[in-house]
Amino acid sequence: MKSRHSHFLRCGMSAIAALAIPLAVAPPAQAADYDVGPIHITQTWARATPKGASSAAGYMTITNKGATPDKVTCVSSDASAQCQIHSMSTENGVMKMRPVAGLEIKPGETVTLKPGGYHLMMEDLKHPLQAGQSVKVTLKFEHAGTVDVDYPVVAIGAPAPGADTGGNMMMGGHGGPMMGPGGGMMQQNK
Ligand SMILES: [Cu+2]
Repeated sequence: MKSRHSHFLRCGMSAIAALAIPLAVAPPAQAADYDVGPIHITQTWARATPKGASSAAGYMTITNKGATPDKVTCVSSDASAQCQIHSMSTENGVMKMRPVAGLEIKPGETVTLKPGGYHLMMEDLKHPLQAGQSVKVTLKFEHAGTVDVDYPVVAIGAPAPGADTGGNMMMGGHGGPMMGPGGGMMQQNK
């Protein structure tokens, strides 16, 4: 059962131009804002993955406008068998990711999931994430409830939406051991 689609070349703006695949001309999915109870979610995005990658990361900004702390977990994603929230830290020069049982957002606080920090981790991908598409994820807030959120997929070499880093964070969030060697993570769009 081979379900991997090969009609869209990940690395290929030039390939797209050459092949003139109409599908590739579709406008990129737009990020939307989401509200669930006093929780406001904005700047959602995910990074495209190279062929063969087993996991993908999603990012967003969450604000708690309420008066009580809340905790968010990832229930499911339509692109992967599992979804978790991970923290990332550097210990002795080594980047480490750990599952977070529930990411707390205090009253009045804004937490940004971004490369190099907290992120959604979609594991056991069913298919690569392709730029221009989006991933639907169900998030659960302990108090505010459940919300379906779309994460527009951004090309691997593209600047992170809302990032002020000039855009070459690249695989900042995910150069870890999960990706394995030879996964082609360092390829960039030309
Ligand atoms: Cu992770």
